[in-house]
Amino acid sequence: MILREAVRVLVNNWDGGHTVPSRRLYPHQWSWDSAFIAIGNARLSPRRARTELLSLFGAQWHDGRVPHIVFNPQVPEAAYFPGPAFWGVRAPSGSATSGIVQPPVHALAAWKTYEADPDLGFLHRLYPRLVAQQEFLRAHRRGRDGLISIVHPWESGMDNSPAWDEPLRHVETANVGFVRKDLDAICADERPTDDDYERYIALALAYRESGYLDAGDFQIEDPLFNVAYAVAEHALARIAHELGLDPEPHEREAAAMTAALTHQLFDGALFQPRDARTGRLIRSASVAGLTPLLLPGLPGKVADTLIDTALDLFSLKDGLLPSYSPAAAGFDAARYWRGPSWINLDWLVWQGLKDRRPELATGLADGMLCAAAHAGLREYFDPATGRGHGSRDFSWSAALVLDLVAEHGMKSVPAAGRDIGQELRCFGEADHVADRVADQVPA
Ligand code: 2M8
Repeated sequence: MILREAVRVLVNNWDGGHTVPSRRLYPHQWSWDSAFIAIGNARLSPRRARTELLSLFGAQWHDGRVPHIVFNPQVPEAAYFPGPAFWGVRAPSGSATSGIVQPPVHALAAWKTYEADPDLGFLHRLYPRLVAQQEFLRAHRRGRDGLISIVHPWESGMDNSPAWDEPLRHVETANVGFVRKDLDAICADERPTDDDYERYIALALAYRESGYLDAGDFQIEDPLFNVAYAVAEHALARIAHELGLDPEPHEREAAAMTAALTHQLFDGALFQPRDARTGRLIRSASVAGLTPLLLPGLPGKVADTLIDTALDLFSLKDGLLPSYSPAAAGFDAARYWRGPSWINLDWLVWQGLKDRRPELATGLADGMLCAAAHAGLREYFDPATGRGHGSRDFSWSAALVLDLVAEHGMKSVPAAGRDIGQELRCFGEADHVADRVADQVPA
C-alpha cells in the first residue's frame, strides 16, 4: 500500500515537467522540493527525475541563483501568496520566479539520479549549472569566516523554526495589507502565525527593493544550508570525475566548508546558527544542527557527540526526529517547523547515520516508514505519536519513502502491503507518464 500510495502521489502531483509539492497548498515548483522529489523519482523513473532537475535549472538566473519558487503561468495569481506579482521578477528563460533561494541539495540529487541510471548527457547539461549555483552563494553570500548566509527564513526551508524567533524580533514589519492563502487549506494551529508572516513579507519586500542584492535585517549562517553547500561540493567532485574533469577543487572546497562549520558553529553538543550581523551563535535546538553528520570529513569526536545529542535531545531511538527538541522552549508538536518531524530532515540525518551507526539509521528508517504507512504521506508528523499534520499527499514525503524502501526494504513496516509485485507495476505506469513529458523540457 505505502509504495502504491507514494507512486499515486507523485503521478498526481506531476505538472508536465515538474512536481508540485502539494496540489492545493503549494501549486508551483519549489527548489529544494524538486531535489528531494528527484531523489525518489530516480527509483521510479530516472527520466522524470532528470526532467524535474532540468526544468528547475531552466529558471536559473544569470547570476547563478536558483530561485526558491518557479511559478507555473497556468496557475492563477490568487492560488498562492506571495505569488508572481509580489516577487515581480522573471528568469532569463521568461519564467516568473521568486528572488530568494533554498538549501542547495540539488547536486546530491543529480548524483543520485545519475547513480540510478547513468546518463552522461544529463550530467553534461547540469554540471555547469550546479557550479554556477554554488558560485552565486560564494560571490554574494559568503562572509569572512567562509560561511554562507541566508537572508530570509524561507531560505532555510525551515521557515518558522524557533531558532529564527530571536533574529526575527528585530525585523520591522511593513504594514502592507495581504491575504494569506495557506490558511484556506490548513488550520492555523499547524502554520506560522500572522506575526511571522508580517515579518516574512517585510523581509522579502526589502530584499526586492534592493534588486534582490542586499541582505537586510536577517542574515544568518545556518548549519543546514552550509552543510548542503558542502555536500554539493562532494557531489560535484563525483560528477566532475565522471565527466573527466578535475574533482580536486570541489573536494578542497568541501573540506574548507567542513572545517569552517566545525570551528564556527559547533557549540560542544550541537551545530548552531550564527547571526552574521552580531557574530553571536543563536542558542537553539533545531534538527538542522545534526545535519553535519552528512559530512564525511567531520571529526569523529564531533560526530560521536552529535549522535549523543540526537539520542538525548531528539530521542533518536523513538523512531522519528523532531524538527526542534521537545526539551527546548518554543517546541510545538503540530506547528510546522517548530517541532513536527519532516521526512526530508529525517532522511538527511539517516544518510549521515548509515555509515556511522547503521543500527540507529535502521531505526530511523523504520520510524519514517511506519509514520507514512499509518498516517499517510503527510507534510509533517507528530514526532511522539506519528500523527500526520499539514498538507496531505505531500510530494517529498512520497519521494523519499520510495528511496527508503528501495534501499532499506520495509520488513518492519506493519500493514505495509506485501504484494510488492503489484505495486511495482504502478512504477511502469508512472514511467510512461514521465516519458511523454520529458522531451518537452528545454535544455
Ligand atoms: C514551505 O515554505 C513555503 C514558502 O517557501 C510556504 O510555507 O508557503 C516550507 O516547508 C519549505 O521548506 C518548502 O520548500 C515549501 C514547499 O513544500 O513549503
